Amino acid sequence: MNARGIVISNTITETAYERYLANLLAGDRTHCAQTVQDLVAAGTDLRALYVDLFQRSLYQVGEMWEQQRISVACEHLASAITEHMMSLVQPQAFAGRRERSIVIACVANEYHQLGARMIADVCELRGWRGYFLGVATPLPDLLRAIEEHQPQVLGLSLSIVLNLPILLAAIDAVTQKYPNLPILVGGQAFRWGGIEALRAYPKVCYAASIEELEQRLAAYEC
Ligand code: B12
Repeated sequence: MNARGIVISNTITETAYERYLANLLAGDRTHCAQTVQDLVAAGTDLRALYVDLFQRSLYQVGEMWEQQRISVACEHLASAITEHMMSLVQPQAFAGRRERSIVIACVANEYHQLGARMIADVCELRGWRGYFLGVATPLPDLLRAIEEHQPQVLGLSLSIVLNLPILLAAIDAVTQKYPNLPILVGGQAFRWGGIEALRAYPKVCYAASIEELEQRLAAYEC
């Protein structure tokens, strides 16, 4: 149960998922919103919405796009609708108190921001202030944001495996300036390798999922 006594469900039925996906592919924002609102009203946990509805459907969109079964326009529309859906459920995420802070960014040349935004929202849910910088943050601006917000943790997102050298350069620069700042790294680029490269950095941790992120945050909270 949540603080308002609403039963929290972690299950999104296949029927709800299939209905949502069909509307997403049709570009039907209104009916996507209807499914999301029904699930929120049924007490569905934000993490389940993010992973089992939004992430799952976007991965499906990605596969269809790769196989040229849908157009780039259809994928862009699905991304835009998902961003809108995330804004619809956001008040749930921002209701909690915030004691610690995390800066979350996509490194330069990285234009996939939905996963990183989800991470920022989950941090908010846990009582952290999540400073989400959005896509493609140039390194000097990332360093400036750390200086300005003085976070307890930095989160970096990587979706494109070819951007790994950019991520490593960012980690080098941040580690040099802030040797004690823990850095959490995630994103689907690591499905194609690259985790070994992170082992050289004692302050860097890779988290593969929202569950692993929360385990890491719990450790930082101690
Ligand atoms: C939407 C999309 C885009 C949009 C992004 C729009 C936006 N507003 O974000 C746009 C059009 C910009 C785009 C562009 C490109 N894309 Co694209 N895109 C996608 C798509 C369909 C969905 C991405 C998404 O939002 N997924 C849902 C989120 C929630 O999942 P996620 O990112 O994995 O995040 C989760 C975890 O990874 C983790 N996580 C993420 N970040 C972090 C950070 C931290 C700190 C932690 C702890 C955890 C964490 O937590 C999240 C929640 O569980 C994917 C398909 C897919 N499989 O995802 C392709 C995909 C990522 N794209 C791909 C490609 C190839 C491209 C382009 C190169 C295409 C092109 N030829 O131009 C460009 C590259 C642009 C660039 N330089 O970044 C490939 C990547 C393949 C690879 N080997 O690297 C994919 C996998 C598609 C495919 N099947 O081939 N894309």
